[in-house]
Amino acid sequence: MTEVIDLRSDTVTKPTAEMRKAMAAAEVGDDVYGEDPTVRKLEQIAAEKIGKEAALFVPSGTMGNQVAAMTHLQRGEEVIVEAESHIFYYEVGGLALLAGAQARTIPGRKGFMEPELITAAIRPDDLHFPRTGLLCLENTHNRAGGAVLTAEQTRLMAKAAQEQGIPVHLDGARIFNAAIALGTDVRVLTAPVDSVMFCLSKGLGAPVGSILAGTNEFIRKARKNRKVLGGGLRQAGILAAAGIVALEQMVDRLAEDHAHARFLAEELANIPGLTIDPAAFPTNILICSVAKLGISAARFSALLAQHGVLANPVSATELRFVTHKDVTKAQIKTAISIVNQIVKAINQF
Ligand code: TLP
Repeated sequence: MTEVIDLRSDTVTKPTAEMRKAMAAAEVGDDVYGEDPTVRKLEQIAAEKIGKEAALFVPSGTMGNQVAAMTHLQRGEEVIVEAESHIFYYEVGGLALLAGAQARTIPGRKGFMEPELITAAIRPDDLHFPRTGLLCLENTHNRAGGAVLTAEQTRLMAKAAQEQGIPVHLDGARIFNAAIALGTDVRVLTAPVDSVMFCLSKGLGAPVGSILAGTNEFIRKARKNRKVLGGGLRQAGILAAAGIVALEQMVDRLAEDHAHARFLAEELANIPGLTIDPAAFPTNILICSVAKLGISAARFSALLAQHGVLANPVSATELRFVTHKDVTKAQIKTAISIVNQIVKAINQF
């Protein structure tokens, strides 16, 4: 059987042996009653690590973002989002469906929205206009190829909203990747925002779960919104136990995923017919164009899959490769030689 090298996403990572041990041994209780000691412990550790007063364990990043939107926004308000952001692009229209909000997209460059554009998008008080109720940021930025926002960029964007009394939510699904890439404490990156969501799954390797963090008051309201979405879990300590291991043991090793991504990008850049600028991808997500080969990204992805390499198309001509703890350097080398083989075959026609 061909070995499968799964570069579709860091969401495919499996729990470590340590996680499974911690899950099996976890002390549990009914978390809807606030009685699960392991969930409580995770929420405390997470709040401390991310630099906010309180934290809430949620089943997924999507739920974390949507609970944040529901908690910050009133129905009929407008939320400013970057045009390619996950919360707008990949969350099934949840902003409209769940928060009852209208999304106002503004363009970004690698996830950074010019503060003047944010200011200009904020609605003045007028009978005709919705009220602007929230600004959302994303770090690292998924569709921008794992692009990193610095603390200063975050501060500048947040300030544009906050100086007009508008709160700021950060989709920090991969915020620890950003912190590792910048060599900074993650709290520096989250300090400017009012709420932040980050994932324990993805690069950190937990099987399930994300964290939403903010003030005590915000999290108290968010807990109720999590409940209405069906996210009030019972003996969730089984899952939270893996999250604790993720936070305590899996953050620093993200550097290895970044090094693997860099290596992969440099090798792909040497293959004629592929277009990728290795310097543009500082973390674990790469975007590579196959346009020059005259083949669609979907077709290229299907050819790769026939050889056991999985990578998702993200546009008509671009593929995304994501490195993570469950792909080794040797597997990356194998993936590169398979890509080479496929490109050579296409170039022969
Ligand atoms: N991203 C997934 C897909 O949904 C595209 C992936 O494979 O990258 N924010 C960001 C920035 C994300 O990248 C994701 C997941 C989420 C939120 C949602 O997290 P989950 O999958 O836990 O709901």
